[in-house]
Order: sequence, then structure tokens, then C-alpha cells
Amino acid sequence: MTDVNTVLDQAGLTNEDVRAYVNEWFAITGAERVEVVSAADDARLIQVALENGDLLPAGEGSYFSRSYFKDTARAEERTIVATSDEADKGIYNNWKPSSEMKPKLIELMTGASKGKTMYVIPYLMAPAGSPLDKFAAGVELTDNVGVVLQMIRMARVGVDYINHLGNDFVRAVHVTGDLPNLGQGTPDDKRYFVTVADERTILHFGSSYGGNALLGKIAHGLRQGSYDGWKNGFLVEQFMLLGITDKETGKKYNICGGFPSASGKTNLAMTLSPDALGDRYYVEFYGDDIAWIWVDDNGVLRGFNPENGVFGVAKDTNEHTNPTAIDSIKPGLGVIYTNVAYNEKTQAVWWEGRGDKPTDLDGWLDWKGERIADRTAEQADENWAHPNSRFTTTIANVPNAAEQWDDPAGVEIHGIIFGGRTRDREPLIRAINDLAEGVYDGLTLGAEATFAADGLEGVLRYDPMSMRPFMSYGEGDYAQHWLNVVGKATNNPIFAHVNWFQRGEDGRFLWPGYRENLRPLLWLMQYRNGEVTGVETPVGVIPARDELNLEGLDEQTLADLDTILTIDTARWQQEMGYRKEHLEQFTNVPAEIWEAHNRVAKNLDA
Ligand code: GTP
Ligand code: SPV
Ligand code: MN
Repeated sequence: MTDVNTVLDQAGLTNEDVRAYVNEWFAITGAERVEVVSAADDARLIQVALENGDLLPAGEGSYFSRSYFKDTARAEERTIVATSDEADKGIYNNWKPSSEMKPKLIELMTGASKGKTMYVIPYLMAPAGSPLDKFAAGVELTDNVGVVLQMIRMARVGVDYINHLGNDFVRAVHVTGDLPNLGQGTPDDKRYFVTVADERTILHFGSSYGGNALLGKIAHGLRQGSYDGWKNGFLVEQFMLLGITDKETGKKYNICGGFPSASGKTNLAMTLSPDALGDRYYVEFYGDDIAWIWVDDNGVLRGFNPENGVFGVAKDTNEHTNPTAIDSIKPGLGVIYTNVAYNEKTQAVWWEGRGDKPTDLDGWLDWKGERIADRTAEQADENWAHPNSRFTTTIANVPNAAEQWDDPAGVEIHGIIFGGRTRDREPLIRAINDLAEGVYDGLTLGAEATFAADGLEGVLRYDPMSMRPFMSYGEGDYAQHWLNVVGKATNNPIFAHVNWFQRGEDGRFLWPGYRENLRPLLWLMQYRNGEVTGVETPVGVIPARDELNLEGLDEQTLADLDTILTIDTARWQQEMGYRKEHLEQFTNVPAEIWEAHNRVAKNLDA
């Protein structure tokens, strides 16, 4: 029998509250051993994972892992926010009383780590020393070494982050469960992913994948964080955060923005300026998935990325679409690939959109581990990689990471954008000057769901602020909180809605996207500065065609441009009816939000 306290002593884990928590869950889960980890354990734990088969080598200093084939994305219908107050119930947070969920999870986890090691991962989801530190610390307990290796990349990990914090830490318990016997997606589904928000406790059972298992990232960094932010005056959002420097004028702008999962945040934050614009603009990466945002004592809206790494979508990542990402996953950087195609002979990896499909099939296995060469004619067109396959790399590996990406003071935010996969209606960009209209726009963000959530790809749905799967309390209160926080800012952040995904009748994207997305963002900052006036429409200000820098765009794009710079009034009028129904579901919607809705509707009818 392991003496837990001896292990904690040896690891220098002195926080008494953390020690009691580890002891409690060690007893419940029935783990055989306990181990406290820090980032310095990475090389040793990589060896452990290679030896037990959790990882396979993927060339020099890169690794490959395959998750169970029914465990490849977040499971939204199994994800629950529990509290003791029914007033926290929203439309999207799957609220349940904590008195119901906690016993369930304790029962599921009891004895469920038998024979395994319980890893204790003390972590911080913030640059150390920030004003939000006490909301950012947590201790994940997991029985899965792969999860530890992912957490070491995605969070700051070590006992020094939590020893001094007393009880100010999130309790985050992860138990993998017997994956082949959990009934995933059936009426007998045994998985539960629960955030007990008012107790700052996260209990996830039945997965080893991504947001289901790396509890610092989504469960704490978004769900728990946004609940804490609501109670303590800051915002926590599924946002990327980037900086644009205009080397000619010396001006620098920081823009954050929410696009639903797998809709382009990582790509935008890693983008390079289009070649045709020369080297005038430089884009810096602060964050690609989460931003914590507050107003400082001088009234300036600021934000930082709480993460330490990037858990990026592999699909379509290549030298052309995202050269920065390709540089950040070069050999030797400790990158972990999950659910891509893997060559067991050469250790090469591949995914759809990586480049030419290998023609020599020798050694190639698809994401399920099945030999490609053995495929039947019917299977020939199936994907090699899972569409939600991912790469994990640290921000230190990202070539355009800003010097201050790790600055606890965060950076000033000049613009807030919302966007998603919308095949019609939404123009390339529309700027919104008014706070309530900006918040209203985020609240009514409608987009096609992606493969980042199980079984939902392509479904059109509203995804408020891109937080639908991560909402921790009611949507009306959420809107009011936005009005309160951003309303305090005196530095005039501008809002905008963007869409890189409008399609033509033949299904093609009308805008080339990727690096070219910088062009509308540059226009937005010029508009904020009063350097261009744009064209007023009922739904915001869109660029006049000649205000956009069009240098070097191809013929087709130039021909399509008028379509994506047009407001389809009839389609928008129809949309306003849907929006009304969408907002009517929510309780406590602020009057300002309804006024914004009515103003836009009236403008459209005028
Ligand atoms: P999460 O990590 O799930 O929150 O996703 P994300 O929002 O960071 O999405 P990401 O940048 O990883 O992009 C998801 C997918 O969209 C990838 O397959 C990209 O190649 C693709 N994508 C990103 N930007 C664009 C774009 O401008 N145009 C087009 N057509 N596809 C894009
Ligand atoms: C998302 O789905 O928005 C992600 C990936 O960022 S996961 O960590 O799986 O939630
Ligand atoms: Mn995300």
C-alpha cells in the first residue's frame, strides 16, 4: 500500500488542502500508486508512455497517440454544469443539481483506477503572477499518463503553482474508465463530464480525449473560469488573441475573438501576413483557444491566454494554409499527434489536407489503426485521419508567439470579433460600434457545428460568443455580465462579425481565407482609427470595396468580392425571426440586448 503522504512530502507538495484532496480521491478511486508530476518529468513520462504503448514514436522527438475509436471528440450531451442553485440553469449548460451529480460521479469513480497510478498534476491556467492567479490554479488527478503529457504541454505544471494558495484551487478529478465498455452514444452511456461550478470541482469520467480529459483546458479554463469570472468581475471566453503590428506606422493592435470549435481560431492566431502585402504587417500569437479578459484600474480592457500550448486541428494544416503551425510541429519539439494516420514502418504521420496522399501504402494505418492497404473498394474513400485529429505543441514552439504571450499583465484589447462557419448571409466583415449591439451580435452567433463535437458536424445552430458547449450559467446573465465588464472599459474596443466561410452555389468558399483574413482585420483597425468610413448597413458597417487592400488577390476572389460585401436584406429579415426565438428561450435577457435586436430589425425593415 502506497503511503500517499510520503509521496507528497518527497514531491514538496506542502499545501494541506491539496494533500487532503489527494488522499480523499486516492481512497475513492482505489489507485495503486500516486505520483506528483511537474513539467520536468516530461522526458521520463514520455518513456513510460512509449513503453506501455500509450505513445508511439513519430519521427525524431515527436509522438503519436490513438484514442479509443468512440472517444475522439467532446461529448456535449454528457457534459453537465452542476451547482446547488437552480438559478444557474441556462439553456445550454445542461444544469443539474450538484446533490444529484456528485454521488453519481463518486459511485462511477469508486475503485475505477484499480491497479493504476494516480498522477497528481498541480497546474496554473494563467501566466504566473497575474491578477487572476487565484482563479487559475488547480490540481488534476488522473489515472492516464497520456493525459499528463498533454497537460504538461497545455498548462504550467508544478507544485510551486499551488503550494501557497491554500484552498484557492480547482479540484479536477479525471478517471479514464473502461473505454470499450462505457456504451458511448447509446442509451446506456456511462460517461459523465461534470463541473460542480459553485464548489470549484470538476469530475470527468469515461474518456481520455481532449476537452473531456485535459481538465485545465476546457473544464477549468472555460467552464469553471467563466463561472468564477461571473462572480468576480472578469470574462472567460473561447477566444483567440492576436496582435497586429504595422511596421510602417509603428502602431500595434490586439484583437480577440470567438469562433466556435474547429472554425479557425488557431489558424488566425498563427497567421502570417499575405505575401502580397510585403513585410509591412506582423501578426503575433498570444492565444488560440481561450482568453481571460478584464478591465484594469486605468479602465483598459486587457486579456491573456491562460494556456501554455496549442491543441490544434490537424485537418487541412499544411505549408500553404498555416506555415506557422507546420513550423511549430517540426521534429524534435516534443509534439504529440492524436488520431492522425500513422506509418508503423517509417513513423511518418499524415492527415487529410496535409499534402499529397502517400502513394506507397506500405506501413500506413488509419486513425483506427487499420491497415490502409487492406481496405476494400468501398472503404477506399474513407478518411485516413479522424477529422478531429489534433497536434499538441507548446507555445514556445510557435514561431510567431509574442514576446509577452506569458506576461501576467496581459495586453490591451482593441477589437473583439465573432465569426463561424456560415455559408450565406454573413458578409466578410461588419463592424459594430455600439456595445449592446456587439454583445447582441455575439449572443446571436449562428454557425455550422464542426467535428470537434461528436455527431453534430454541419448542423446549423446558435453558438453564443462561441461558448455554447462551455456555458456555465444562464445566457441572459451572461449577456448582462458582458455589458457590465466591457461597459467599464474606456479604451473603446470595437466589435465586428467576420465570416471566412461564405459559399457559392457550387459549394466553393467565396473567400480564400487563412492568411488573407488579415485584410478585413486591417480594415477594421483603420475603421476604428477613423481612417476609412466604410458603408453603413442595417447590421453594421462593411468595407467599401476600395477600402480593402486587394493587392495580389486572384481573379476569382475579386469577382466573388461583391457577393461577400453585400447584405442580403431578405435573408437577414428571415434571420431576425430566428434570432427572436433564440433570445426568447433565455431568462434575464437585458433590456439593452432586446433594444439592440429591435433596432437592427427596424433598420432592416426601413
Ligand atoms: P478548436 O481548437 O476546436 O477550438 O478550433 P479552432 O477554432 O482553433 O479552429 P482551427 O483554426 O484549428 O481550424 C479548424 C479547421 O478550419 C481547420 O481544418 C482549418 O484548416 C480550417 N480553417 C481555418 N481557417 C480557415 C479559413 O480561413 N478558411 C477555410 N476555408 N478553412 C479554414
Ligand atoms: C474545442 O473543441 O473547442 C477544443 C478542443 O478546443 S477540446 O480540447 O477537445 O475541447
Ligand atoms: Mn476550442
